[in-house]
Order: sequence, then C-alpha cells, then structure tokens
Amino acid sequence: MSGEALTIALAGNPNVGKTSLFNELTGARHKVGNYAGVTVEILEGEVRGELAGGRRLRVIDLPGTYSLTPIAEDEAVALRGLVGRERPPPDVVVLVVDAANLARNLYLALQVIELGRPLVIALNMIDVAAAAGIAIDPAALAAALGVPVIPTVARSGEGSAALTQAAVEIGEGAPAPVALEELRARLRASPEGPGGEALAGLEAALGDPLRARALVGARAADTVALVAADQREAQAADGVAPEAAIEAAAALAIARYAEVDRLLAALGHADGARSGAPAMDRSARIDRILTHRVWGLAIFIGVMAILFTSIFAWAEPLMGLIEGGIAWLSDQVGALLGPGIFTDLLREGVIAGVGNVLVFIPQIALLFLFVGLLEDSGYMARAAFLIDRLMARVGLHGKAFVPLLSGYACAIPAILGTRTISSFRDRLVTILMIPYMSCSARLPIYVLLIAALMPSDERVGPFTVGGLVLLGMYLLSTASAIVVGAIYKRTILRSPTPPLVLELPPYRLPRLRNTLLAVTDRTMDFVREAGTVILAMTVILWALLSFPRPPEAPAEAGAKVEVVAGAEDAPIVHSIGGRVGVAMEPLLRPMGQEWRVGIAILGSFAAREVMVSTLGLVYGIEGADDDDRPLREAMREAREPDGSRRYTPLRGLALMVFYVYACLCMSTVAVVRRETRSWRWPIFMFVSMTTIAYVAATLTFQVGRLLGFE
Ligand SMILES: Nc1nc2c(ncn2[C@@H]2O[C@H](COP(=O)(O)OP(=O)(O)OP(=O)(O)O)[C@@H](O)[C@H]2O)c(=O)[nH]1
Ligand SMILES: [Mg+2]
Repeated sequence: MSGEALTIALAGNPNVGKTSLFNELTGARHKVGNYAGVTVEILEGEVRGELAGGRRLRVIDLPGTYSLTPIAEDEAVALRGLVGRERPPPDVVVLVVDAANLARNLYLALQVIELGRPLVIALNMIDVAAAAGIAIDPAALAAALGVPVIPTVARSGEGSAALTQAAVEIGEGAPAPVALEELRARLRASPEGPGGEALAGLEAALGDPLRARALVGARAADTVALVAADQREAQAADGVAPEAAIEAAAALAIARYAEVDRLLAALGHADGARSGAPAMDRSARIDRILTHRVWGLAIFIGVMAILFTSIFAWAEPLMGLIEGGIAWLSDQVGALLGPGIFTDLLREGVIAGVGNVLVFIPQIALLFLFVGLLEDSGYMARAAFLIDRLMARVGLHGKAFVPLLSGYACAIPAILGTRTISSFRDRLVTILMIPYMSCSARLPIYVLLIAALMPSDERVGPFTVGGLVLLGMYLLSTASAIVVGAIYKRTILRSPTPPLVLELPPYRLPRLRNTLLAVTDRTMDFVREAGTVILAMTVILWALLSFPRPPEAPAEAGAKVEVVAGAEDAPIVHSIGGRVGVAMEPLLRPMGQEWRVGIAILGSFAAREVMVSTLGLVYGIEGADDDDRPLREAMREAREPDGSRRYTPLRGLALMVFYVYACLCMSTVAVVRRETRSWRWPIFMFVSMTTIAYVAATLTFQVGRLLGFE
C-alpha cells in the first residue's frame, strides 16, 4: 500500500454524534452539543495511531443534514463536502446513524446510497437504543442495506477501531455486497405520471438510473451545480422542466419512505422504532414541566439566576487568590529590579494590565462550564423552545435562538451558527442581533463594576445583589437583541415568518470530561488573548499614559491643557493618553463618566477586555508605588477633591449599559463582513450599536439622577 491518504467523510442527520466520533478518531476537541446544528463548517483531521499498510487516514466532519436537498447553508456545506466540491470527494462516506431513531435516519441513508459513493454505516448511540429497549441487529441491517454496519458509542469510543477498519477496506475498493446491488435495483424503479416521465428522460440521457434520481432531486431543489459530477450531467438535469423535477422529487420521496418502511419491517421494527422510544417518553414527561408556558419560563429564569449568583459566589475565593498572586509578583519585580522606568513598565503596565484581566478567569471558566453542561444535557434546546413564542413575535423561529444563545460565549461562532437558518433575510436579522448578546468578554467589565461599586454580597432571598445585577445585564442584552430583531424584521429586512422546525433532543447526562476539556480550551483562548492582544495594547497604552512625564514636559504641556477639577495635579494628565482622555471628557459627562473611563473606552475598541486592563493601568500609574490594592478596591475608594465618590453605583450602571450595546469587537465586524459578503451590514451594525450605546448610557445616568439615585 502506498502512503497516500485515504479520506473518509462523516455524514448524517443532525445531533447523531458525528463530531463526537470525529473527536474520538482524531483526538480533536471540536464542539459537541445535544442539539441540532452544532457543526456548521467542514472540520478536518487525521486518525490517530498507525494504520495497517502505513496509510494515513484523513477524516472530515460534516454539518448534519436531514436530506440531500439542502434548504439552509449548513446543509449545503454538508452536501458540498459529501460530493466533493471545494475539495476532492471523500474515498468513503461514513454515514452516522442514530440507533434510537433508525426510521428517520434511514431516509438519508437511502439518498446516500443513491449517490453511489462507497459507504459504511456507523450505527451510533447503541447504548441509548439498548437502554430504551430498541434491539437492532447490525448484521441484519447490513444485510438489508448491503452496506457494512458497525455499532458504535461515539462518547466512549466503542467500535471506533472496527469502524476505521471497515472504512479502509471499503475505501480500498472492496466490492459492494450483493444486497446493495439489489437495493439499488429496487431504487431504480421509476414512479409513474409526468414526474416519472421526466425521470425516465433523464435516465435515458445519462444511462444511469441512480444518478438520474440524485440529479432530479437536485433540479427540484435548485442545487444541480452541487450534485452534478460534470458538464454533461449538469446540462441533462437543466433540461428537465422545474415543475416536472419537483413532481419527480416528490414521487421519489414517497418511494423512499416506502422503502424505509419495507426495511424496518424486514428488521422486525415495523412500528416500534417509529413511535416514541422510552428515552423520548421520559424526556417528554420532563418536558411537560420544563417547557410549560408558565413553569418552564419560571424555571428558566431561576436556572439563570442560580447560574449568575454562583458565578459570583464561587469565583470570589479564586479571584482573591489570583489577585494575591499578582500583587506578590509585582512586589517581587519591584524588589528585584529597584525603581526605574523598566520596573514601572513591568509593574504598572504588564503586570497590572494583564493581571487585571486574568483575575476574571474563574468567572469566565464557570460561565463556560454552566453553559456547556446545559448544552450537553439538551436543556438549551428547551430554552430555545420556550423563547420561541417570543421569537415568533419577532417573526423569527426558535432556530435563531440557538446561535443567539451561543452569543453569550462569543459572537463569532454564533454568527457562523446562523448558517442553519434557511432564509437569507432571517439569517441576516439574526446576525445583526447576535452582537447585542453579552459575550464573555463583557463579563470582566460587568464583574469589575459590580464588585467595585455595588453592594454585591448583600442577599435578596437566595440570590445576591451582584448575581441579580449581572442577570439584569444579560436580560437587558437578550431583550435588546429581540427588540432590535423585531424592528429589522418589520422594516429593512421584512420577510414572511417561517414555520418552526425545532427538534427537541432527548435529555442526556452531560459528559463532564468533555465539558471540562471544552472549558479548558475556551478559557485558554481567553488567556491567550490576554497574553497577546491585551498585552500589546497594554504596553502601548502604558507608554501613551506615561509620557511625557510632568518634569520633562515642556512648558506648553503644563501651560494649557484643558484640565478638569481635581485632575490638575495628577501627572498622568500630562501624558498623551491622559490629554486625549481629558479632551474627550465633555462627551462622556452626559453619561456620567470621567476621563479615566474615557481612556479605557478608547482602549476597548481593540478588544473589550482592554477596558479593564486600561483602568488597571491608569490606577497603577496614578497610585503610589507601594499601592497594590486590587483595582476594584481602588475604584471603590477613589474620591474627587471635594470628597465625593468618583464612581457611584449609578455611574457604574450607566457604564455597564454602554458596554451592553457598544460594538467593540473588530473580529465580529470582520466576520459579519465575510458572512454577508458586503461592507454595508458591518458598517451599519457598528454605527447603530455605538449610537445606541451612547444614548442608552446617557439616558440611564440622566434618568437615574432625576430619580434621585445620585
Ligand atoms: N449516549 C450517547 N450519547 C452520544 C453518543 N454519541 C454522541 N452522543 C451525544 O449526542 C450529542 C450530539 O453529539 P454531536 O457529536 O455534537 O453530534 P453531531 O452529529 O456532530 O451534531 P451536529 O453537528 O449538530 O449535526 C452530544 O450530547 C453527545 O454527547 C453515543 O454514542 N451515546
Ligand atoms: Mg457536529
């Protein structure tokens, strides 16, 4: 055997465990979740370990799809990967099938058999099927379909070695079993009527009944370009009138369902596998409460309140520990290097800046942990269902809510996640809504301001004030996203409301190991960002905030800098950064902010977390050398010359509101540009969000003042 790589593609219905299997085979850690539409891009990897003959085995993981007639971008991506469009076609297709849902999965299996590509079936989730009392004999299924069937449990890796072996054999050209030829012969039978005639015409032109079936379906769905193997096929398919193609496709669908029923009967599953399995029964019982229009919503809000309260309570001790470590490090550096500019750079710039962001690792990790567990249990799909009623008012269906929810972690994968939405206008509305969702980069800002300025530990019933204010910020951002979506859907992006197609997966016990790995990965992303973007920004800002220093400052600097009361004596206002902050203060005053915050806002145009590191810098430079109080204490104790608090709870709230809305993430702007293929929408998004942020923060501060909160 040559050392040339063999490519296998993992295809299948959504949520059947393709990515779990991919991770198991390749050792990758791509995102897995208990809802449809997790994977929306083609993932690539290579099978671990030595294979017989020294052959390398490449694996590609495809988005889930219900059929080969795509109606949304993620399904089109799957089809492209399956037939080989941007890349060479795979040598073997491994169709992953949910053993507990065989009836529904067999339809796609027939379509893939029609495509005529070498095929192996992974009968996944046999543990779930067994627990539900569904007995499927892999040998019988293999005999009925004429395709090797390997039972697997993707979660534990059971069966993956047998699967790779079967895939390699088929990929190397093992002849198809006789039964497959029989099945193909049966599938060749043409339906009657005008659709049947169109199909027969195509068959005659191509000389291949199965290709004709695949192409007539593609013609009906307007995806000939994806399915046709060559120019001749494309022309022949284009020759079929669209109406006739649709009719033929419908007749073929009916024929496939009949074939599925025949297969199930042959397997002794005439009705059993079609009706609800016990696992679904149990899920349905739980759902009677969890998706109840009153109880369900109450429980959802309760779950979220517990989530945010625990983020505060559990992270606190760890946060203190990290703060202590950073203060210690800063002291060591000070003692070791003695006073000097370089020491200042290290202590005030690098350590104070980056350290102030790293302090939030516990919160970020906890948020990812909770969301990960909820996703893997299947609860997130219920949350989508609950919110669907609200979403229906917006004119979007629940499918949009899953990407919106993942916007809590980060807008970028969430925007890619909208590929599951079939209508482009609806997809665009969802893309424009996502940046309003509070991503994890906003969490450090909220936590800093709440911990510094509010009585965060006081209890309200079982919850803490800190947890509730945090929950409030998330509710505000979610509600704002929904309102914005409703407005767009009724104005610039008007289109009919699609019906809801939302699958509720059975509840599953989350797999802690998986979730912990994912949490580690995402937290490391955060740390990496702190070590690169934030570090670089911090050093630049440190320089801008430190120079020129007052003694060296030429006369003009001291002469007429527009300085606010109380700031005249602070050396930092002589620096370039300080002057910029002071100059922009008139703009900030309506929303209750002062120049230090202004500098931090400017810094956060690079990345939101820079806001926190910049404030850390400002206080580090301003403070005495032996002052290594945590930033939140420094902010809490900061006083104006007249003795009043520099930051009040109201000012903190206004600033948080600003950060709920402000579009301060250049990566998001870039992704929106890529996914919408125009500059129009990202620019629109940036301008509108920044304007709303300014207006909302100003309103918060002014109304709060009128009401006597300050
Ligand atoms: N019990 C059990 N659960 C599994 C098995 N394989 C996958 N799962 C779970 O099923 C859910 C879906 O797994 P994924 O690997 O994300 O499924 P997918 O097919 O890639 O889904 P999409 O990308 O959305 O199409 C996750 O909660 C997995 O933990 C299995 O063999 N047994
Ligand atoms: Mg997947």
